[in-house]
Amino acid sequence: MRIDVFSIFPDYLAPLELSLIGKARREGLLEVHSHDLRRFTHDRHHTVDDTPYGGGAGMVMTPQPWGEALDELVGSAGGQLPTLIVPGPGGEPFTQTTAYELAGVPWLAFACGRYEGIDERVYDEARSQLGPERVRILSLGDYVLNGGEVAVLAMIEAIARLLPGVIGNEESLTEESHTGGLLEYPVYTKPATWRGHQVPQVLLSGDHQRIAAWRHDQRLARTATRRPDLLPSSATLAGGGKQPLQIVPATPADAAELFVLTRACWLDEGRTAGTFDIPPLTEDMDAMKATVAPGSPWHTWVVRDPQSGRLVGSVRGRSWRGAPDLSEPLEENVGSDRGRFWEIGRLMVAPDLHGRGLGQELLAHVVRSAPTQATTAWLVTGANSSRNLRFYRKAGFRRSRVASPYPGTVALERALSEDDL
Ligand code: JEB
Repeated sequence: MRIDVFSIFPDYLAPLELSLIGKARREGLLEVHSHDLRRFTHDRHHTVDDTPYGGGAGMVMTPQPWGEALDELVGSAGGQLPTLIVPGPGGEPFTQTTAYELAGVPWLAFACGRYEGIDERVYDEARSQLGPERVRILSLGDYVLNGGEVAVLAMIEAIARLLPGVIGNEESLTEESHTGGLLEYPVYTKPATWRGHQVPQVLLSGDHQRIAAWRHDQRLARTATRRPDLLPSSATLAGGGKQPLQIVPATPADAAELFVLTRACWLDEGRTAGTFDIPPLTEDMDAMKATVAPGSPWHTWVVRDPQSGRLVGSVRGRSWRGAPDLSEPLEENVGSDRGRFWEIGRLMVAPDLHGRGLGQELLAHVVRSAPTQATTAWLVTGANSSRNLRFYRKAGFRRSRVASPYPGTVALERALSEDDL
């Protein structure tokens, strides 16, 4: 991965030479260039700021040096385009999901603002040079920093450690906070007693099942006290005793909400795929109505937040007649509950509820709902959607021999056993 950082304080980025990030750079896994924005000024004082039009407090970064920095950046790599990240207190939240997404991008550039921020036309210019999907305004959290540098350090660290080979312990990546929707359990090391404080007895017991149960309880308890905001959905279902989420068959009355949720959920997917010309985004309302109407080969399920009644997730499945080698067009193979393949589609969770296990529950539900004749669950997902690929892999899906008929996607499958039904 290549990273370019633009700042009026390039020394702020010095820590990127240390520790695991520094090692990754020396090993060539990561290429980081930091640039002094003042290099792109032409006046004697290397001016990068001016007073705001319309009045108001503070100074604003002038567009001129940013424009020239962008030109040089874009001109430096024969047609390749970076994704530009501009940290700002008013950006979209930078989360672990964002980190995973950005870890899949080969070239990132970071623009560190200062003062009250950057002249808005710099964003417009970047969007027109790079394409709007390659300009991301991201916020580290709900507090105010003096500039983008500290945010960039945090973002680069979160992203770089996800690159293959950077942390060297791939396992510790999969078990972390903010991937399972719960906080981590407490950890202890030797000695067993320290200044009178004991390590919990269960951890010394050697009983791995009891240890796992204790750790799970600790995670729930911690999450409930420290981060109750993470709980309202499915994490509480696992053991918190709140209202269960009901996964129910969709009806024609759900069509409009389902239509909106589908678009909301696939916009990011389209961004990753580099095209918005994909069925979930181009299908019209009539097509949506048809799939939830009686007689459709699709069986669709929806889940609503019990408090608000909002539709927050959905999934669907349909059977294929015979063994679909896809020598016939896909639609021709679709039968009514008689096929051996159970095609899973349109698995979606409202973006604000990601990371709580709701997708896993929906997937488990649609797998359980396969007709008894079905031997294989099959689905397609974006070939570059690393988040989706990870999610399905964790659920036991592997690359299918039955190729996906849709460009830019891959087909995954998983054998259905008695236990699933
Ligand atoms: C990032 C920045 C400033 C209004 C007031 C102050 C450039 N989570 C975060 N908090 N603050 C920032 C951030 C992120 N990411 C942040 C870049 C800049 C703050 N300021 C100061 C801007 N607008 C200038």
